Amino acid sequence: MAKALQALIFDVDGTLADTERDGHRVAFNAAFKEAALDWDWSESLYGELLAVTGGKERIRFYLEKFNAEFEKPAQFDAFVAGLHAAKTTHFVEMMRRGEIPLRPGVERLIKEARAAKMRLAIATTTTPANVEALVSSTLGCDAMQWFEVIAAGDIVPSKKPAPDIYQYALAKMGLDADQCIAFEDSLNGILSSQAAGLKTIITVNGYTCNDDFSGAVIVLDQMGEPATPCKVLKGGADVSYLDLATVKKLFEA
Ligand code: XBP
Ligand code: MG
Repeated sequence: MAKALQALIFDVDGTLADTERDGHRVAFNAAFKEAALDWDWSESLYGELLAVTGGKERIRFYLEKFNAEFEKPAQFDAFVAGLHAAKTTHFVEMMRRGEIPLRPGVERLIKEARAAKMRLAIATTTTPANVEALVSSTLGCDAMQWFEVIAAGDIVPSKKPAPDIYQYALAKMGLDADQCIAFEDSLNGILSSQAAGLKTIITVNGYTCNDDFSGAVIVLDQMGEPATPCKVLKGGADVSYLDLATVKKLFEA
């Protein structure tokens, strides 16, 4: 017999909030400027850089693929780590100022799930401080405790698309993949969640709307609200917004 749904596991960037273009990208550029580097990641370049998850990994990828003539300093690892730490400071400040809201339907679904005693977790490649800043500035300062596991950043050696971060969250919760559902927005995200064996609901954003989401339970433009419904981009179900009953139905289908 199929197991009942026990937990919702959320990606952060792109899924809870549209953080990439106006959040992470802007914070990277601020850190570059501060370090007197003339690097400027445009919106379209950033779309290409998103092929690699993780900020430190993304900086290295940029230098390999798009700025190979840059002369690397002797202490290159420390240089990347320093740039990334500065970027995190900028990003955290932006989140604290409330610059990026949650996506439509996210707060409603999380609060409904919590009221129904559904278990909640986060699985993301982003730095833990970023998750804390976004979650507490949007959902309130006690909201980090709503999630029994915050699996984030360098806690696992291999970031998405590797399954490690989801496997880590499942192990911490003591749950099997067939008792949980993941919420993702990107190809690297669904590759990670599916490799961990999780059914996955996709809400796309501007950077990911052309990604290949074969195997997703459903692909939506957003979670939607009763008054502002979502669009179903792929998948048979007739969904106007994601509530817990709909998530359970999609999980069981
Ligand atoms: C998110 C990311 C992150 C952020 C930057 O991917 O790729 O790297 O862009 O975060 P996902 P850090 O949503 O699939 O988890 O700079 O803190 O690494
Ligand atoms: Mg994401």
